[in-house]
Amino acid sequence: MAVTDHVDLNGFMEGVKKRNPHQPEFVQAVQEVAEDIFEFIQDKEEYHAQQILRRIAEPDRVVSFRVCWEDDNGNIRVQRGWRVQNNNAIGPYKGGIRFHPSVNESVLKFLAFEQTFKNALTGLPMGGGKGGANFNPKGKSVREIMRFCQSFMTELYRHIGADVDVPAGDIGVGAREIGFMFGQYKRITNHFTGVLTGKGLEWGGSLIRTEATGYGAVYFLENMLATKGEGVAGKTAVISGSGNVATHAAEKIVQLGGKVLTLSDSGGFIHDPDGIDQEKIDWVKTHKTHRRGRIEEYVEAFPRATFHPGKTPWGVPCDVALPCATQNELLGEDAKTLIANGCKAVSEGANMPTDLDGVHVFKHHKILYAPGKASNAGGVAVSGLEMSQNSERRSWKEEELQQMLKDIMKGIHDSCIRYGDQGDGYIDYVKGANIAGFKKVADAMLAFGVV
Ligand code: NDP
Ligand code: 2IT
Repeated sequence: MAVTDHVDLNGFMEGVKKRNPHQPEFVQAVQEVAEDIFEFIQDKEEYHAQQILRRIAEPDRVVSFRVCWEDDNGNIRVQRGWRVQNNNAIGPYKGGIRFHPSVNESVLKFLAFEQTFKNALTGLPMGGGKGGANFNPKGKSVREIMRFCQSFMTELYRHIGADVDVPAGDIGVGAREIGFMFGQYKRITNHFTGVLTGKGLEWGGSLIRTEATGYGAVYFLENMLATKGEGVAGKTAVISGSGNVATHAAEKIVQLGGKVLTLSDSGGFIHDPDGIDQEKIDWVKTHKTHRRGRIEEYVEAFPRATFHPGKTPWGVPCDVALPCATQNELLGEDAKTLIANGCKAVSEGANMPTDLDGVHVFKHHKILYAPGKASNAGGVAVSGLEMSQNSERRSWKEEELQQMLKDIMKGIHDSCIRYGDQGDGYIDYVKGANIAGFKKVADAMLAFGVV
């Protein structure tokens, strides 16, 4: 085959920026992947000739729609909803739904792009998608949330299906919201299918789905530490966030004998020098998830702790760090501070919590650093297992699922080593995850020809 002309990394990124103006999060996610993929495909002409990365970085489709709902005072409210179906080369689109005022097309495109690689890494047959709305659940009554979810699904239902696209939860969307959306899907279509994951146990949900993302991020951390002959026991951990992922990551750290020093929310972080044990984690779960409270109230319940308004927790000295709140919450300077304070390992529970400068700092210092697409894949992996159980019309036992989650996280770690081992004792997990995820999707795309 004749060698075709192809652009270099800079030329490629110029094109991405030009085609996606005002979408900084999406451009950032593509850049982080492209930095490794260009090196990998240097001598692989077919990936160039078939424009594979260019095609993965162009969503199959972006559906945008109006979501009208009536608040408790009778006012008509109008929100914007989306579903980004990025790539279904290896299975139906799969990925969460986010309800947060910061949601826009750029954020959802970055998340759907990341999800494509993450889902490939799990080894399960799932493509990448993501959806959401710029709806703020904070301060809303349960009835308002229900009406919003129903209205959102009244449009979304026509774009999804158990073999088409299977949404789940993300920021602002937990079991309650999945229930309202599943109820509306069933009401409209009359189909009881595995069209959503993260369902309640009585109506097709899977055991350990709730815990899976946070637990999985700690299993990945354990795998990384094991390469240095170390474990979580006795280590201090700094965690951001106080939602589903953060509280379950904290729980697993405590179960494995580590000490959790911090949690946070959008108002700031709390530092508890005594350690946030299981009883305190349970308090946070009830307070944040069920009462929709603020993390600053932790210091009233546990007065030896301090609250630091408007700040992220990365200045607190620790052995390991788990960013579990949101994108770009850990910047280059924070990465330097963590390393200066002796942090040995970072396992991302959130999606793209570290900005590009931070990623480069971690890589430069060769610390154990796992990008979210590898370390937070436990959630979507158990979603994939929920889909299998729904297809079989069975529920698997907790022990089986716990073991499968551990095995999948170990499998992802092995894939990262396969493509990220630099031969000098350093494993570049970003590179390993990007290449392993890319290769699987790319090879499937090659089989389909130009579509
Ligand atoms: P939750 O809604 O349960 O919790 C989100 C947490 O992050 C809250 O503490 C919230 O604080 C905080 N947060 C959200 N936005 C911001 C912000 N802009 N600045 C500071 N803090 C913020 O969400 P999850 O725990 O499910 O999700 C957390 C992260 O993990 C996200 O990046 C998500 O994409 C990722 N993830 C989630 C998975 C899942 O299974 N749920 C799977 C894989 C990744 P506040 O209450 O103040 O808003
Ligand atoms: O970012 C993620 O992987 C999720 N929010 C979970 C997606 C899923 O389909 O379970």
